[in-house]
Amino acid sequence: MQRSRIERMHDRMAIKSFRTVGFSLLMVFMLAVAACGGDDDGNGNGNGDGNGGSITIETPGMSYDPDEVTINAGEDYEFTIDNTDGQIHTFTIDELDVNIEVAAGESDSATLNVPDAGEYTFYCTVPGHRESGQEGALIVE
Ligand SMILES: [Cu+2]
Repeated sequence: MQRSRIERMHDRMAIKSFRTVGFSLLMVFMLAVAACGGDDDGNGNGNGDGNGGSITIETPGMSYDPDEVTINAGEDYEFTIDNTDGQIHTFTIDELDVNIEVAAGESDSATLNVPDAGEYTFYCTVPGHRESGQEGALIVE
């Protein structure tokens, strides 16, 4: 009896860690940026079940990493902007009415669902940043 309880706890822990990878990339990235061995880091295509997954974009300076992201039209994606820089940055897409402002050293997330395929430009609205090259492409297929 005690044994099965322990086994159940193991199962729950395993499930919880999968959920952590899937739904809370932010925590994973903050706690284990280098050590994270997850198989789904959310930088690519969706998993095809209607939920596109998670995408994390870092702002290490006057840039985005990655600076090109491809998603599927009509699917939900959780975008996390991880500002690893020492100053404020934004993740802004005018056509989609997206404007995520992230303080230095912080992260913020938003769910994005783009109905129409196309190429959209994301950029930082802080004066001088876009001019210094802080922009990228969101490709919706
Ligand atoms: Cu910026």
